[in-house]
Amino acid sequence: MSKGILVTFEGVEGSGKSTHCERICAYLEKKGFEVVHVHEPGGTRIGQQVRNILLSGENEEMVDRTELFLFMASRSQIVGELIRPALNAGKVVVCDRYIDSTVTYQGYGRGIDEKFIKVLNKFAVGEVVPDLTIVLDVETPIGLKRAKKRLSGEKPDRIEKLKLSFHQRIREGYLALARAEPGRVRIVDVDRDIKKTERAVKKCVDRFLQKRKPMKEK
Ligand code: Z5A
Repeated sequence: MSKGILVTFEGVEGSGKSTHCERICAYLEKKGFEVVHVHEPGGTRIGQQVRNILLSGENEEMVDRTELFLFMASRSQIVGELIRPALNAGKVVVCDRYIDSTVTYQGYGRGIDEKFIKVLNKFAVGEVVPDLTIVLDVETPIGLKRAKKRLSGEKPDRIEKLKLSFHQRIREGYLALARAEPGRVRIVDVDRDIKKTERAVKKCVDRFLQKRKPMKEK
């Protein structure tokens, strides 16, 4: 049984996951927790190579099932190499995207059977499921606009290039997940004011920590 806590951040492109993962890590460290911040796909040497294959604009011919297995490959590596050991050592792991990204992108987005994705997720991560998942919810066009702005001149990757309707299905997928698992999946509305979103994320994490029994601190 793991002694740590796994918190995952999810949302459409440009919803602010990277920004708010960083801020919540700093907040938790200040509170005395040992925190490990990782992101998917990638996060390990092998995972980074898989990420490059997955996102490269040169790999347009990739079929949906190949994409699905590559995300799973990157995931099982990061779980085995980083996440499980950190949880076993009693740390808080904050992960930018995890199992729910595959349900939304490859399930709601690409149309692959959700039940099959969940079976593969279980195979890839075993017992390492999130204790808390924060979905940063923003209207899809706003998120995409922010992501585009951040790219400033860089070419969009293979998945960023997909049509607005694809990204809209992802948002619907996250909202459906939150309805299905309200105990684990919490929606935080992304406000135009970053500070306001930050406060809402902290409140969500604090509530979770209060309900949970005390864990090892630094
Ligand atoms: N993918 C998949 O298909 N299946 C899977 O199983 C997994 C992933 C794990 C990974 O891309 C791609 O892989 C992703 C899903 C797919 N593709 N898409 N689309 P990635 O890792 O390169 O990027 P990302 O995960 O999509 O995130 P991102 O584009 O880096 O965005 P973000 O992290 O959510 O946002 P951000 O960089 O923190 O913020 C964006 C900008 O908005 C930035 O300038 C901020 O200052 C600004 N911002 C943030 N918060 C606010 C608020 N509250 N107000 C205003 N502005 C804000």
